Order: sequence, then C-alpha cells, then structure tokens
Amino acid sequence: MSRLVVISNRVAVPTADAAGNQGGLAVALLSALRENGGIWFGWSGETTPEFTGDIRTTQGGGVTTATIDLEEQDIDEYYNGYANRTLWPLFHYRIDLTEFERDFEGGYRRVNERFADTVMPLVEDDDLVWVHDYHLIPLGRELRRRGMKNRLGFFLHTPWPPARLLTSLPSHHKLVESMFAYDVVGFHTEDWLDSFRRYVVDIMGGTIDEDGCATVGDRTVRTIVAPIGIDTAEFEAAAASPEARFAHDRMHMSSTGRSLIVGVDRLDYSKGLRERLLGYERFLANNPDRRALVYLLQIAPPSRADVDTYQEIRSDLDALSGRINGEYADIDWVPIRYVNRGYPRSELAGIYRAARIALVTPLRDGMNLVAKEYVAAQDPEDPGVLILSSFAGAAAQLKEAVLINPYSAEDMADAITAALEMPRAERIRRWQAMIENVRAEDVFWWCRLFLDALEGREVVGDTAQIG
Ligand code: ADQ
Repeated sequence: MSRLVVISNRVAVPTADAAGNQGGLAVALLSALRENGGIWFGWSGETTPEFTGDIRTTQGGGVTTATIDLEEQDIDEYYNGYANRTLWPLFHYRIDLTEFERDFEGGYRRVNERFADTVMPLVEDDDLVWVHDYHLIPLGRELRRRGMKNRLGFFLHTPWPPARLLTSLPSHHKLVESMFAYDVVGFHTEDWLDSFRRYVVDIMGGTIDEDGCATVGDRTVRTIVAPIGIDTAEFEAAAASPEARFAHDRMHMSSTGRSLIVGVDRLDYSKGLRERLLGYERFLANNPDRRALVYLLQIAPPSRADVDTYQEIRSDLDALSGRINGEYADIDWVPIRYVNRGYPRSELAGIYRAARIALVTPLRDGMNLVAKEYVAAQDPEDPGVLILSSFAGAAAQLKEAVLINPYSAEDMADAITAALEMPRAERIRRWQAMIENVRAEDVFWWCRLFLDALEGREVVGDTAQIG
C-alpha cells in the first residue's frame, strides 16, 4: 500500500480527544494517514522573522505531522491576502468583496514555492500526494517542476465559480492551467465540477471525455465529484453522550415551552448570517402570535479577524441582532441569543438535538457540514426540521430538507412557519431520507472515493459519483 502525504494550509495535530473535538475532515484524514502511513504537511500557524524552511515534525497516534513557519509578509500576502481576500470571496461569488492586488499574487506564488521546496525531500517515490484547498492550487505545478513523478491529487473545499466570474481574476488562465499538474481534481458537487469543465471547454478550448478527463493540449486531468461527509457514527454517538444530554437539558430548561431554532456557522459573509437574521425578523413581523413561542440561537465564532470584511460583518451582525432584540424582546423573552464562541462537539450535538429547526442558509457554500451534523444529531422518534439553502453543496444530497433561497426573507419566514407546523410523520420521513445519505456517504466514504480515484482504481457502487 502506498504511503499518503496530505498537504494543506494548516495541519490538524492528532489528539486522543475523548470529547471528539476534532472536525470530521481531520478525523478522516488522520485515520487514512494511520492506515496508510505517511505525513501531514502544512503551515504551523507561527511566524518567523526570516523564512528558513526548517521543518518541525511530531509523531503521535500513528501519524507524522510536519510543519513550517512563515514570514509575516507571507501571512499578509498569501493567507490574509490572495487566499482570503481574493480567492475566497471570488469563489463564493462575491466579486464586490474581491481584492485584486499584485502583491497578494506574488505572496501566493512564493508560499506555494516554499511549500514545494520544503515538502519535496519528505516525499518518497510511491507516495500518494493529496493537496487540499484554494490556498495551494499551484502547489502541484511547483512539485512537478521540481521533478515529482508521484500520483498527485487536489481537492477543492469551496465552490468553483462560473467562468464569467473567474475570468475577472487577472491571472485566471495561469491558475486553472496549474490544475493540470494533478492527476485527479475533486469537487463537492456536479455544479462546481460543471463550472470547472465549462471553463476548460469554453475558455481554454479543451475537451472532456466520458471518464471525466479534461484535456488541454497534451495535458490531462481526471475530474471527479466527491461530496465530503462527516464522521456520522461519531456524531450520532456524541448526540447521545452525557455532555450532549446536559447541553440539551440546559437549552430546554432555559426556554420551557419554546421552540429552539439554531444556526451554527463560522462568522463569514458566505454563510448568509445577515440575510438569516433578516429572514427571522420577517417571520417575527409576520407572526405576532408565534413570536414568544420560538427563539433563535445563533452560534458564530469569529474567524479571519485580520481581514477587514470579517471585522465589518461582525459589527454589522452585532448591530442587527441588537436592533431586532431591541424591537421585539419582552421582559421574559429575547428573540435572538447571539453567541460568538466555539463549543465542544458533544455539546454542539446536544444543542442540535434540542433544536426544532436548524437554519443552514449560506449564500454559497462548497458543502456545509453543519447541515449534516444537525441531521446526525436528531432524535429518530422526534426529529427536527433542516431548513437548507439551495446554494449549499449539501443541498445536492439532502434533498428532503426544506430548501430555500437564502436571499429571500419571505422564503425564509415561510419556511420557518412550515417547519413549526410540520407534522411528526413528515419530519420523520424527511429525516430518514437524509440520515440514510449522511450515514452512507460519510467522511470515510469520501476519503476512500478520492483516494481510489487517485490510485486509478475503478470506483463501483451506486453511491460513487465519479463522473
Ligand atoms: P467551513 O466553511 O468552515 O468549511 P462547514 O462545512 O460548515 O464550513 O464546517 C464548519 C465546521 O466547524 C463544522 O464541523 C461545525 O460543527 C464547526 N463549528 C462551527 N461553529 C462552531 C462552534 N461555535 N463550535 C464548535 N464547532 C463549530 C469549508 C467549506 C465548506 C465545506 C468544508 C469541508 O467552506 O463548504 O463543507 O470546508 O469541506
């Protein structure tokens, strides 16, 4: 069996975490690394005055991690710059927030070269190399330039934007060309894959064959759909844990007789938090008799605080939740509990289970794992209702959710009303269809699907979506 080398911006350090605080992606990749042996390589999260390329390795739980420090300027231009001010907004269709700075692009190229230089000596001849996400798109090309012959895969965790948007990036051609250095490139959904293929055909004059191989000139890359899942078994167990029950009871005691509506998101403009609050406000305005029977718990831990747009969205939401609470609260009820902190996963599972409704309403999302976690945490006898944006990748799999247009406050208000009125039999029917998918297409399934494609093995079975 080939060893696996995972390369991503940040590295998850293996922990013997009884509370299960590691996300599904980390759990799946760590378990693949444990199974195959290998290394997880990335940025340490630390800065250094001058880049040295020194590699810090740790070993634990059968996994080796290797990390490097980057310079302050690297972080400004590569991470806070090109990755999070240019590619992230553009890939989430927010051209209005996209910043086009040459320095950012230079930093992005430099850090990808630094990654290539430092990881190259760690890779052995038969290793499978799996690169993750928009931070490292050109890494494959840099590795090939340095003579790497290994099987090289790339997975994008965000959407892939339509060609009309992508072409606004001054160096779009170079970026897409660099993806042809990989053997396999994976996306969460058919939609993102289609956008990529259309770019290849329409802008690059390439072709796509029936195996999903994209060819431009003499270069070919296999393109696949591989929707990421969660560690469903672990999450279902977490939802039944004492910590989850404690969180569940805490929610109930603090709100007797009221239905909890929950939202859990990183504080990011792509998650549609502003539109969600406005949709909930519309529900309150349209349903005076129902007001005091519900409340919204919005959990939104801050992220990327060094980027201005993230500071702006934070103050915007502070103001908006304050205004709605000011307008509608009573002496014994506030409509929105707005919380800016993280929770252990088992507590989160208890909160999901206590919630009659989950509002998962991103304006654009590669997949969205919260939607799947909510489904996994439900009580099979009395499940809640998932209200899901049709613009989240998860909507392609969770078709029995109440799908909405997150830009429409009316749509959201109507969906909340419908969810509150939904009979138990219908809630169970919808939930059963969803949990079947969340169980079958979990994060381990996703990992195998991608690695099988990377190894060139045929993928069989009706859930496989190699296209
Ligand atoms: P994210 O944009 O981070 O991921 P998401 O898929 O929803 O979005 O994952 C967030 C994770 O963070 C979930 O596991 C959630 O439980 C956890 N989380 C959020 N708030 C939390 C809190 N307050 N406390 C504890 N945990 C919290 C990117 C892409 C997504 C894609 C994933 C995986 O943007 O579209 O689904 O990668 O590919």
